[in-house]
Amino acid sequence: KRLNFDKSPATFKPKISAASPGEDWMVVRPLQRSDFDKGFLQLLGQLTSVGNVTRKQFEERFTKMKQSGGYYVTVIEDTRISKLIGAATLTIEQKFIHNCSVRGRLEDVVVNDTYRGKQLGKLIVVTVSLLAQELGCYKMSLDCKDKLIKFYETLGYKLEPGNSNAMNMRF
Ligand code: 16G
Repeated sequence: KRLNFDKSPATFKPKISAASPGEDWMVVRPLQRSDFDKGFLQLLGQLTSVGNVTRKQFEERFTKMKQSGGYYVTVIEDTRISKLIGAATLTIEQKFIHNCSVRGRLEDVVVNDTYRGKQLGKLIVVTVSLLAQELGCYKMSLDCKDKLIKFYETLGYKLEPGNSNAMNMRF
């Protein structure tokens, strides 16, 4: 299903935020090149197939994303053990429509399953969604499994009647 985010910060105030994530050992920040050594790819492996990505491949992809712009890979680190425990990516699509606006997509949201119950999913999704709004996106969209619809709805995403079907062509 596809959901869109349309809460404004004025009406939507999460108790936790990137600036004060709730625990002093937690940091929310952009992905860094050195995060290869902090378990970033292992974390993504909890979402889907990652494959055998080497350090060189990771660094080249990191550089490409930086150079092309429009990729905001955001992570949560447990600084006590120097490991990443959550991640979400905002990608920005350039548009002609809506006065040459931009559209945000929420991608690759994952939280280490041993950190359940700390609202880290909420923390990372809200952070990235507000970033999309700050960057001028006219909407932010995501695709998710049916069982996650309720979770995203609590964070301000909506199924749009007649307009909420995700379709894929797999290669
Ligand atoms: C989910 C993710 C999507 C990710 C995909 C990977 C969110 C909101 N959605 O749909 O971003 O790329 O899973 O699954 O995180 P796949 O390997 O089957 O494409």
